[in-house]
Amino acid sequence: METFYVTTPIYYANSLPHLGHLYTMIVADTTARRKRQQGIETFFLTGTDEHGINIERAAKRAGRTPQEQADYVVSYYKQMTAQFGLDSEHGGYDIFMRTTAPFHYQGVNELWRRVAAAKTPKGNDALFKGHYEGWFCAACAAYKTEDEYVKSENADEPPRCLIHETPLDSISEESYFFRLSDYDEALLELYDSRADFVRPESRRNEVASFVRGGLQDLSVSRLSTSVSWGIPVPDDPAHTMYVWFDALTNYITAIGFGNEERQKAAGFEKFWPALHLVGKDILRFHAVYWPAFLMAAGVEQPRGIVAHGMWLDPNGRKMSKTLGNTVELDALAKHFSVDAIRYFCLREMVFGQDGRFGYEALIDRANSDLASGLGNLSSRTLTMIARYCEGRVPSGKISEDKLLLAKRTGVDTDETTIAGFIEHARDEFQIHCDNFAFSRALEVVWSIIARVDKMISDAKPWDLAKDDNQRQTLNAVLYRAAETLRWLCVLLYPVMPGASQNIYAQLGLPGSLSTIDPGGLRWGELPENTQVGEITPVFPRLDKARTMTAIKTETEPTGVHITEAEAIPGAPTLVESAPTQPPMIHASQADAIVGVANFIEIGDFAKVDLRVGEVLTAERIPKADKLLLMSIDIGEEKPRQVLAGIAQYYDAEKMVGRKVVVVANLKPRKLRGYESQGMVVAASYGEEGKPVIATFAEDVPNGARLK
Ligand code: ME8
Repeated sequence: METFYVTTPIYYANSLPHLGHLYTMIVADTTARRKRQQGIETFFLTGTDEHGINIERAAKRAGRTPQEQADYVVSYYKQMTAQFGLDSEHGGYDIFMRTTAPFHYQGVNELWRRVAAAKTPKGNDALFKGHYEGWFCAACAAYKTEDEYVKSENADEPPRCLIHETPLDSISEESYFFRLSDYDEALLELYDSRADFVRPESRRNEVASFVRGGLQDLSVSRLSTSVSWGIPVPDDPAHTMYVWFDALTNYITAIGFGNEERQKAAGFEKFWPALHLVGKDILRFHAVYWPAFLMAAGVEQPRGIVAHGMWLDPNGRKMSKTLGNTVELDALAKHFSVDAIRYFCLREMVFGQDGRFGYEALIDRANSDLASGLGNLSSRTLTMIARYCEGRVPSGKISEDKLLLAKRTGVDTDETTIAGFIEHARDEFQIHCDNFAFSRALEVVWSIIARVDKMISDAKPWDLAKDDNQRQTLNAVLYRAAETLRWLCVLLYPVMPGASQNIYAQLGLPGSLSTIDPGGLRWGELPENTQVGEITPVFPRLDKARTMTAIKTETEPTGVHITEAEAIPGAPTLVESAPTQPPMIHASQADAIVGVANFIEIGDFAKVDLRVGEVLTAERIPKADKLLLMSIDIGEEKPRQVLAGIAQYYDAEKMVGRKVVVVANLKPRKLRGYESQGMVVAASYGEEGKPVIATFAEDVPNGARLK
């Protein structure tokens, strides 16, 4: 039997879950449910990362032992998964993995021993003892290079992490090192040979360019006098393992690597390799370090690594517990159904891109797409079947002459057209979901809803019902609507399990949607005469003003809620980053130059290689309010990575798909640790120099030159 293994990151047990964590869980849960529907034996892992200085410190602040701290946070994660229907009882995860589980210790020891005995592809020892000197961010659990921190103005103060804005720890101690620098070629070969190893493609390019930039050996242990809350290094208890070595290994220990009993219960042989779903914030650990550890240990590589974007707060900053700008799960759960939240997360966030969270947008989607869209289609269809057909699904058969008659009045009840449309939409939906393009997949489903809504509105069943002669047409319209609903339930089950199952039952259909493969749907298999069930509203309409007021009063004045475990005493307030020179041409500057230098020759202008580009991805970068990081297709084999100082005026999401003008032969430069391989051209005006991006009124292919 085919198997599938999907994982979320295991979350730090230093603070409580928020929308970001919930989002990854929803994506993983949806993916697992789709696989299960297809009859694939699926294993879904989530859990907590419980070791390290981060947890040790959170425990100390809260007056707990590290284990108590981990247990405390786990209780909240368990509550979240139960509340949002993501636990095993609701058909969600199969294991809630904890890195303090004894079988995990055994498995990690086994991996360490294998790495310690291994030679690198370049023939050196994979593990060696040395001395580490440098900066470490406890919140990232990562060593930081110069382009990953901001130096403090006061020389006595440590630099601050660019992501968390918290002070870094200075480390100077003996350490075991993993010889990562010897794995560059092997990793690049892996990315080349397996195009889908890191997805989306833009992330793969990012990872490959990081590796091409040169890898440094990685410190993989701390002295146990510095970090005691960790797994001791085998045969050298003076050291504890680097928490990422321990944490990443959970993906294999969970299914029995290094532990016979666990192997029998879950099945390493059966389920490995896994597909790792992660936020882009931890892609490097998964796509560079983890594959290198596995190469050293001689373990098969993961099936792939899929990275999603970040939820941002309304000001465009990454939502995080350290910044204290998270969306509270209690407020979400109180005002919105689980299905509405799931739908919103998958529909609103363009997968791979960052997305801003807003309660208003959530209410709007819940009202328009769910209450007025799917909910209304369901209730009007079922109510009409109850009213006009004594609650039984009528026959969908319609004679040629009635069909023609209906067509002449603008009503398309032709079965083959509808069946063709819906089958095609189903196939597209599947492809988009396979590519994690949930937003597009759901757009496709809503095009089905629009189509059937139109058929009903054109046909006016309430008029047809008045004329006996129109009985067949009435029946045909209602059958098609009901059959469409059946398909919608099957397709939408992984996204909205509760609501879909509810509509399915109201349609009078027995059994669970969890095992119905959308690929096996055949038009017309909804049995005639099915007795519809009790009709109840599935998506209640929300009063926007009232809901917003309630949310505002329940959350703190700023809309920010910091829980006990999240509050970090002494955490810095946001420090504005020094303005970065935006890599753009401003028309006003160009004018000034013309004024000074007078005319240029055409040959001078020809030196500037201006090309038409299309923005493929765009996102803000941490701690740089003005910068957008974009990948732009300018007709070359690989998209260009370009930074532009437009983030204050252009939303990242809205840039995607836009045609822009790119200076293609500008010498690449590094900004905030990212290489900018071109410039986006914009006009600028006003005192603030507001940028307005140059674009085209007509269609033009990517790569076309401007001359
Ligand atoms: O990194 N938007 O744990 P963590 C979207 N323990 N997703 C978000 C998010 C946001 N604003 N904030 C968090 C760790 N996430 C390590 C992982 S794995 C072997 C070890 C989600 O608690 C997203 O999946 O900081 C991100 O990658 C993860 O939570 C980070 O969780």
